[in-house]
Amino acid sequence: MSTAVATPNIALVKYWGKRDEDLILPLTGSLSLTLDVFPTTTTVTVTAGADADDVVFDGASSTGAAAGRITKFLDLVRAQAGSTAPARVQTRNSVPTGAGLASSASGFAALAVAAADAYGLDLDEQALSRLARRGSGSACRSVIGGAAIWHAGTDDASSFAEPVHGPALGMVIAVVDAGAKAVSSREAMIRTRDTSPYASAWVASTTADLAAMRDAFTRGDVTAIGELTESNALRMHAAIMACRPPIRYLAPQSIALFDEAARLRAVGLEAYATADAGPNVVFVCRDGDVDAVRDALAERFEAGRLVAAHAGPGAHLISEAAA
Ligand code: 2P0
Repeated sequence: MSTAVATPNIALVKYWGKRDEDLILPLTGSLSLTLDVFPTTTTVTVTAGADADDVVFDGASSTGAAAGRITKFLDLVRAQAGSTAPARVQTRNSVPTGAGLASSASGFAALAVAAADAYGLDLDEQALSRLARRGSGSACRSVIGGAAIWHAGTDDASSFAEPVHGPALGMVIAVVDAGAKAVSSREAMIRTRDTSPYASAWVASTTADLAAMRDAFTRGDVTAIGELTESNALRMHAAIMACRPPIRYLAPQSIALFDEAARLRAVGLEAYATADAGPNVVFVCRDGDVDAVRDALAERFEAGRLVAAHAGPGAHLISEAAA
């Protein structure tokens, strides 16, 4: 029995599109911050005598598509470990599932670390990141603590995340809607690639953004990091909105929150907005400014829906007593 904890990451340069659906190789690299909130805790127990995998989400047995995705992932682990034994997977999620708050990132990062240990694989961080990527692309970044860069790579072996050094950043999450999204990231990425006239522009501009972001991290330039973050997110949403049929993840309140970031900057508090495949908006700022940003946002947005976050650890095993 092995238990692991992982938390979501929020990308400053986004991953949006695959060049290989099976291996989950991305069209571009991306760069993110793993947070210290919304942990997923996953226990994997190898059940040698059982007929099949048993997947339990928040105490309820699951047989749907989500459970099928976990069995497919366990098959990869079993192939590496030379095992055919089923497993019981018990997951507790504190992220609103499917709401664009990166539940698949924390979910597959925790599963990769717990399953590798349960099946006796001795994998280093890079190998765990590659493994987590096979479950969900962004999960490869939640294996890494703090800021992480996911290299697009040229093949399975070279597409993994690793730490990237830079200034201490924090985030404030504004939960606009914690419900599940209408179109999954996976489906929307394909539709963007196939129908958005801006798909190739997205790839070219994100490749340039990633290079500029790495430079900004090296310089410790929070202003450049923030400006690139906000612009990269808006470009992703522009490409998504241009799909046919269209997909729009941002709600009116999300747009208003992007305006809030500009309002804070106008009064000298540096915060920059980003949003993933959902209506929630995340503000990026200096780590020391997190409380000030949350308090300033609370003047116009329900305080109970604001979550202050800092850099968190990568996915890691915990003792059964702590689970
Ligand atoms: C990101 N997102 O970089 C981007 C920004 C959402 C918007 O990675 O198909 O759940 O499992 O590889 O990782 C969400 O996509 O997609 C995502 P799959 P994933 O964080």
